Amino acid sequence: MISRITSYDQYKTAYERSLYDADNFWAEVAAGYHWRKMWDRVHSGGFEKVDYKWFEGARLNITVNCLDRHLESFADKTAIIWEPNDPDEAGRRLSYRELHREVCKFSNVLKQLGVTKGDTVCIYMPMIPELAVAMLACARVGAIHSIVFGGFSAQSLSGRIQDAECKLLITADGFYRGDKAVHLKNMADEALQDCPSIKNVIIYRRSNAEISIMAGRDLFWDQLMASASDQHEAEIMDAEDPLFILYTSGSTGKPKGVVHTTAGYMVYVGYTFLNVFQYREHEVYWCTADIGWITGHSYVVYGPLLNGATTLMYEGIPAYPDWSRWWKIISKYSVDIFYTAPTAIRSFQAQGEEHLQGADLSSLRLLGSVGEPINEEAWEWYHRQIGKEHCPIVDTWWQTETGGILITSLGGVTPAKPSFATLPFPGIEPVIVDTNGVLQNDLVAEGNLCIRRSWPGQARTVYKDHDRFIKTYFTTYRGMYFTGDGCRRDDDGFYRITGRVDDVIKVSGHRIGTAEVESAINEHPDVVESAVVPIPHEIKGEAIIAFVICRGENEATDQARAMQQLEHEVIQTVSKTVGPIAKPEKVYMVSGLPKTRSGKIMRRILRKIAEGHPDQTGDISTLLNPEIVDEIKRMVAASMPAK
Ligand code: 7RM
Repeated sequence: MISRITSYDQYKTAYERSLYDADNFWAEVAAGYHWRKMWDRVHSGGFEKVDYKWFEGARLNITVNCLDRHLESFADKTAIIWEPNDPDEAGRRLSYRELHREVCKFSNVLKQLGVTKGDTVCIYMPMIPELAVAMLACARVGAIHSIVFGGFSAQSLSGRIQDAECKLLITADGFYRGDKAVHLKNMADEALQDCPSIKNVIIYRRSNAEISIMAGRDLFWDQLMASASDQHEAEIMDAEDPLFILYTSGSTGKPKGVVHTTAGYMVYVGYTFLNVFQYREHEVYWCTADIGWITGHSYVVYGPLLNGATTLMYEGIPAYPDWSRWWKIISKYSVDIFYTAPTAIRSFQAQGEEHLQGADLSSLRLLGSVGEPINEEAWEWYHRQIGKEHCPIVDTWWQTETGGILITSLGGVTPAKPSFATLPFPGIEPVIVDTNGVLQNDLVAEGNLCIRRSWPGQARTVYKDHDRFIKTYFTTYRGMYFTGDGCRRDDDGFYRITGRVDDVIKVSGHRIGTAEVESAINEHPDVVESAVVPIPHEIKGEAIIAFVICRGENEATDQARAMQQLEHEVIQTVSKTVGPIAKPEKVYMVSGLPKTRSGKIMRRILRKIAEGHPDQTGDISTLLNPEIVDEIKRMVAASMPAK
């Protein structure tokens, strides 16, 4: 059994001990799991050489901990509750026994197709139980899964498959998101045109849409499963063997393939799940994130299953068929713990309270928030309307790279405060630095958030590019992991995360890099150069604004229409290249972009103007082209609604 912290005092003791007696602290936590062989060393290495390791020498399989281990005591307990997109379609429940059986069978399918330890497998699927089965089966045979969110474009999928040199793609024919059909297999086919590493494609029939099949390459899930044995002995892995790759956007270049390894990730994610949500044996837990993001990996699948919890997966969107859907799901399954993103909370808030009428939310015990800063109004609304003022809220701050939650309250156990993530989880040593890397040691402080020591769930590298890993996270401030976030610490010592200080944008909680969007825009044949900045958005948290320089003059008579057409095309290009989630909210056609004498685009200036603060651009006299700033200011002002 994994251990639980049940009082504020206990948290304080655990936290202290996690720092001064770290190895013993983590050894005790780790003892709650199943190991084939125990570790030789709890922790070694560090941030100087970026060579940290956890539980070195240990041997295990994470799926034995997620599944086999629970069969003795509660094989018939529901592991996964699945709610389909269409409310009239029957849902599904998989017990631990059934999930174990499906995973064993699919592991044999993988084995039969020649997938072995260390191979990379891409998964591009809707939110259906088979997605969890596929990822767990990969982990069971020792293959590294790389899950690509179903909302990413064919081109994004292709880039990720190529980078990880995946051998197999697991996908579905298609599915419905609300009333919109998503043609996954068509997108996969398009992506696979330049993915020579892919030997086979496994297709799960979900929508029964007509799809094209490449003989010899494409295989059907149901046919493969029909003849597969349900007996499978898990491959025993080394503690530091990679478990998965997950691509995430940064400030520059293409998305990075962040690598998480087996033992440390398991120990950390299982332990945080239990303690942050204070999970109790018979509770139903629902995290609304898609498994294609880290929140889904850690807190839809691995964290809950490691604790023998019942985890709910919903295939659809919040407003389908209408805004009452989520509340109906909570009533239908008597959900106890509900974990979602501020952007969703604000959308519901904007709808008025009608959708809540008649919803029975009395089963709820605890609420969680993740993905972006939660503003006070949204926190209060969540607390009052959903939590009926009695459910604690955990505001959980973490990242793809951190594997699990780092700064949070423990639900109902440690204090909460609206818009504050509050205190570090045991083992986490946050520090605040100024832009020169000087530690801000006063209790009340503001600056950039770094973490001073490694924790078990930390990402180990960028797939096949350790130098990029070091450069991105460990060179800005020596000896520290730089999170990319800004933060404040108040007189209670509580942390409030204020948002990214780099060129990463969180649109509706989805992480998008400016560089990615810009390079997509630049693919349009009429575009010469572009710059993308975030602006605050009432619902989405942040929205993307693009400034674009286009080739040639348009017909003077019809310039406005030509511009509109071009704006539309630019937005479509982004949608096609990255995915619909990265679409700019607004595109400004400009004749130049503010640049320094060395040619660097001054996004900071564009951001101020786009945010509606043209008077805050600072000194622009040293720019290469200061005159462009006025042009841009006029253009943005003209398009803004009068105050
Ligand atoms: C889990 C996830 C990471 C970035 C991170 C922050 C922002 C996440 C919170 C938050 C304020 C929170 N992973 N972020 N959680 N900001 N409060 N509770 O979102 O890799 O996709 O994004 O998300 O900026 O750096 S992620």
